[in-house]
Amino acid sequence: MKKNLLCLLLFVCSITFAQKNIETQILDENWYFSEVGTDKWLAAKVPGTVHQDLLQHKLLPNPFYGMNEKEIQWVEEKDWEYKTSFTISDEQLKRDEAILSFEGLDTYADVYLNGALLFSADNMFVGYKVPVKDILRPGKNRLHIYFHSPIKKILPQWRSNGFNYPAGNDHRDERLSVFTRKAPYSYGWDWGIRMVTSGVWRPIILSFQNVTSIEDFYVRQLTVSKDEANLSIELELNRLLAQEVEVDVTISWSLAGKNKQQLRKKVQLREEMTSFILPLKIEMPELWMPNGWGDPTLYNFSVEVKSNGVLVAEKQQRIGLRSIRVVKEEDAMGESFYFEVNGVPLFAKGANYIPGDAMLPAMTTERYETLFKDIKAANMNMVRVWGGGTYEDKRFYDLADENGILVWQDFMFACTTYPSDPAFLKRVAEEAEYNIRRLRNHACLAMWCGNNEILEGIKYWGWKKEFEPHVYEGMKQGYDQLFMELLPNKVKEWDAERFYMHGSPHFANWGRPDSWKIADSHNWGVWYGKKPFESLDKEIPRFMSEFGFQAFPEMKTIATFAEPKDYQLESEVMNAHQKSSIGNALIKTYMERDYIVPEKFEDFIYLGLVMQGKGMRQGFEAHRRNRPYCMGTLYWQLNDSWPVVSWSSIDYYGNWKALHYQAQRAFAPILVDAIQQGDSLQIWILSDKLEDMNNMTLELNVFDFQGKMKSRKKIKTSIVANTSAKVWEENLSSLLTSEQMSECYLLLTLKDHSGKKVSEETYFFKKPKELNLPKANLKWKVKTEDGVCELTLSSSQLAKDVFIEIPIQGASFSDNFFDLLPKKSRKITITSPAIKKGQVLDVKIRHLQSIY
Ligand code: BMA
Repeated sequence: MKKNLLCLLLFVCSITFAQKNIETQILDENWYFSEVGTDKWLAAKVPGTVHQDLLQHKLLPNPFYGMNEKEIQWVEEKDWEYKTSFTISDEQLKRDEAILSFEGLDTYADVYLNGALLFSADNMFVGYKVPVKDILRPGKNRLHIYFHSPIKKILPQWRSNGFNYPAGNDHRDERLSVFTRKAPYSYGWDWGIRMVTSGVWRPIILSFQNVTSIEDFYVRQLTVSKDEANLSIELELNRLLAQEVEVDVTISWSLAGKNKQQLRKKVQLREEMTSFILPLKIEMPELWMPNGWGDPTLYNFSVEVKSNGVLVAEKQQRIGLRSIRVVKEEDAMGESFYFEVNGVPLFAKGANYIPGDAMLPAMTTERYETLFKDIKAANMNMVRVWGGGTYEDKRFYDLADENGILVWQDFMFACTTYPSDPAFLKRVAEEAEYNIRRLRNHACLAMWCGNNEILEGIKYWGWKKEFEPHVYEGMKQGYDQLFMELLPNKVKEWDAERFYMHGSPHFANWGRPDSWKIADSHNWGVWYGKKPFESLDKEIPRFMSEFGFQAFPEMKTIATFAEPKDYQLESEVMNAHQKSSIGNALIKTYMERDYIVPEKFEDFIYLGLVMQGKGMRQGFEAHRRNRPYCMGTLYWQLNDSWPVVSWSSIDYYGNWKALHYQAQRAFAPILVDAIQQGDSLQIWILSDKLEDMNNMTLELNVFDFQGKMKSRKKIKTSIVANTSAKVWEENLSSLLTSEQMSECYLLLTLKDHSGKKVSEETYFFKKPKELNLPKANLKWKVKTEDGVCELTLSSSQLAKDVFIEIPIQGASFSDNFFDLLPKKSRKITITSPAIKKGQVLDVKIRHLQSIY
């Protein structure tokens, strides 16, 4: 028996050796952490943060609950230690090299291995790689990391600086965040809890290798068209032996494992680091297409390095072949800004993404997957990774590649000026190089942007008055050094084919009418400017990269941080979960304009969600209607990092707010869209399809709220691919009388040549508070199976803005926040692993009239 086992082991080992000469080990076990000075060691989870570990041991209260944010602030003032031990065999130590990779340390960390100081980290956004063969020992090895408090570390620097940076989102009197290369949002934001974390936030990997390791495998796309892709394969090999050596390099590429093709080359590794380039042409490539335009095809590229016939190193990349051009050119109307993908102008539809959690390592693969399911389901084709968070995880970009979602990538600078001393610039240079090289293979990566709203701040946020002239001048010079020189030079050096823009909005002529004519804009007239939602119809930018309106999350999310006694707009707990300077009262102000403001808190929450969705949709439609003048709409903001009142369309627990459903509808590939202009009504068809559509039928049916038809029209129409066009305009009186306007709705139905419905929308002629909504007697039936609940709803009268609530976090609804038309039943499917067969679900349904 023993002998057999031994044979088996030998066999397994020989297989791994013959096929793989590389062995990797993730160091994620046996970790302990301790507050420096206490020498009390407790089990820790790596990757993780000290906050997560303290929570695990119940040494912190739930930071998201009530006013607990205050109770957790002490953590940032402390130093923390992490340690682990692991075992190494004699065999492993016979390899040519052992490399220890730290993919992310947050942030000021001294790293010791067996008593040797390996390095001191000072930037959360870079990884560190260290050869450690000479330090490792057979048997037990000890890894020890000392995290300095990012507060204590920086206070002396802050004191010597002489002024407080204008980092208004940093929720501490001494604004320290700007000095540290660490996710800015963790110091607080206007939707964010302050949680200044420390810890090993990305994995630590130990690998044993022979002969050489592949440092970089870059598939550079020089030109790509449907006829051919001209690529350059750029490799960097690290020699692990003392002497020169010759290796065989094989590059392979294939589509879904089929038609594998190869390129081979013998390479002499003379230097410690050897770089070389192999040109490669692929005829008639299958192109990667953004969501809505086709499949996001990914090729499998791999590189294998052999030494004397033995595989010593290998790496894979999934590469989408496509061309992306950002067209930012002066034109008769100002300056354009749009993305041309595979030679075709793309109307960008999407949102701004903030970090998915206040504790970054809490983002699981499953949560990333759900996020991208939600992005895709809302018919988006772009997300902006905004500059106050992090350069995202590999899983994020992989999912964007797989789902055809373009990524607008900011560098991590937002809403304040930053230092520009040599030590700081050096860190930024390393960070830029590291992240550009890490991300440049991704098909999804559409552009780099230097920062968020810093130039706007310098020009318009009153800093000129606030700071002494030499400080203010220094800020402007620092801006140029960082965003006009350092970062664009790094992009040129490492990712020359990708577009770089120094900041967003590009031309910060905020508040002046001509700013809309130039490149991308952030429009905060709605919300900060208190302008009505209708202003979005008029203030049309060339590309809207931010605009937003807040809503509370739904009640079941509020219930995770508040008690019924806190259910008041301005209670302490509600205000602790509202970080915007103008806060909850503004939601009410807007509500008074268009709705009858309900008394009950729960109804107010519901109505706020409806209002956010409808208001934002006004913008989406206006932007799409105005193409090609306007070529994109990215709203603020997609998600939340904790349960909070914010501009998001998806709450922290994954519940879609009404806004997400409205984005889904407004971003549909084909949308029929109505707008009143004075006394007339215009009907538009908005198409992002790449094919023309002819012989279409548009039906305009006016019904009263009881479902009785009042008038009807039918027209033949067609639409040219990838355009928006007005297809009908008539005086409103041709459809209904002015008295009927508060009692009727228009049902717009667009059918293709075969009679198939391609778009159906309801349109109301009056503000919600001016509609005479009937008392709808809504009925519903519920059927539950494991994982699914089917709800059938019907009403003899119109029920507007129907919201179905169930007490299960993150359940996904086939639709919600919709108008239930009179005498038309609807089936809604709700899915969640938490739903069980036969379960009696507590279903609550609200609609607009039900809260009057
Ligand atoms: C935008 C963003 C964020 C902020 C949001 C809401 O401009 O860039 O800084 O959270 O405004 O105020």
